[in-house]
Amino acid sequence: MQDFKRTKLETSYNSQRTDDFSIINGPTDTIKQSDKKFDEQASETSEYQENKSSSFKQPLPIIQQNIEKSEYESQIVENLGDSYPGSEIKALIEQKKQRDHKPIQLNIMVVGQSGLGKSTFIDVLLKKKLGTSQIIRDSTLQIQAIQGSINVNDFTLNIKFIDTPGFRHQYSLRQWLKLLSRYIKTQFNCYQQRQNLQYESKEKFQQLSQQDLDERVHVCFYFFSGPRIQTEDLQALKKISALVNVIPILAKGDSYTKNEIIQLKQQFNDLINEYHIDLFKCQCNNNLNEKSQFGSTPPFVIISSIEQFQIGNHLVYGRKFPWGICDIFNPQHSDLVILYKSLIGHYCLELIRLTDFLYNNQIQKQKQKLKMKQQNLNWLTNLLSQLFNL
Ligand SMILES: Nc1nc2c(ncn2[C@@H]2O[C@H](COP(=O)(O)OP(=O)(O)OP(=O)(O)O)[C@@H](O)[C@H]2O)c(=O)[nH]1
Ligand SMILES: [Mg+2]
Repeated sequence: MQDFKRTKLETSYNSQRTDDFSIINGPTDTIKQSDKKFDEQASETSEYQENKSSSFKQPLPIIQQNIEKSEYESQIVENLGDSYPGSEIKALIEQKKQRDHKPIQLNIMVVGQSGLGKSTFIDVLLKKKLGTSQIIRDSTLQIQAIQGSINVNDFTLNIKFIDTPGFRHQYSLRQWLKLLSRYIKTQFNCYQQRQNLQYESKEKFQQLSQQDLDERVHVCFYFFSGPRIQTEDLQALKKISALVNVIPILAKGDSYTKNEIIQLKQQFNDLINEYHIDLFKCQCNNNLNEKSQFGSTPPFVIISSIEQFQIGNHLVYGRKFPWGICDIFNPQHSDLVILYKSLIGHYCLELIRLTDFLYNNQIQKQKQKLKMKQQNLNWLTNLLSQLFNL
């Protein structure tokens, strides 16, 4: 209270002292006491009154006391009148933790020709990795989403699989691409609407900004097959990769020899470069110590199955052949584990980050389109009104 009555000059004097005292690195209480004592002594002398302005330029009588660390800390605790750190800091730390532990939402879409094992791929991952009960489906007729989640301590990863019908049987490539683009754009629009809605009022912002909902497609697994890379696949990849992140999958890996797989992967990558198809760059500074047995990744060679077989003491998901059983989670047999580990451990956040870019791109394009439409409409209105006046 005493400090508030000080004159401007005294305040600057005080602040000078505070600066100097910071050198002491001692307890605040000691500083205050010495400060007060100094003030009392000084105010008794007339020079102090007369030479206030010059006195703060003088070296200050710093009272240095050696205080044991524990004694110093206990004084602080006493002064705060609370435990240390205070309950308010604990509450802040807790809030920060909660924000940092916001669930991550990853939306994965699987696309490609009909019958390549897209739904089976989702089923097995849901069952094996996300503990969701298996969903048995026939050929997929419409787009459907299935949600699973991984919870470890305070951390939650929500994975939404978006299963789509394949092209060839029910849909021509053109119809199919239209269906997919419409879905992806609708998800962007839903996201945009909520983004806009949250800025309508403070209340909505508080409500919505914390939910961290995200329905955008973060990655699209494009399933293709051999024995050659088909033009339809290249056309589809070109179109889809302009809208979302794409990771290519060589499906039904059990249908090829190791050499065929290596050649197919090579052929695929050559064509992707030739046609400037912009797929997701699957780089990872990989400490998983796992490398594909089948040449470069991407594309990842995948075998899917929901059937389980006994191998020794283990039950494995696999496919049975007269010459043996392939274990789909064995890196010697397929890239499924490498894909899954890289996806979660390395690509996940980058995919979400890149989705922001693709989303903004799309929104800008839509705005531009709308502007052009409006300009054309204005031009037509002007023309009609001129004709009418004539
Ligand atoms: N050999 C082999 N067969 C597979 C594999 N994955 C799935 N299949 C089989 O292929 C058939 C079609 O599988 P689905 O998962 O329904 O294929 P899909 O791509 O979802 O098909 P649509 O929904 O029609 O587009 C089923 O009989 C599966 O058991 C695989 O990796 N290897
Ligand atoms: Mg399906």
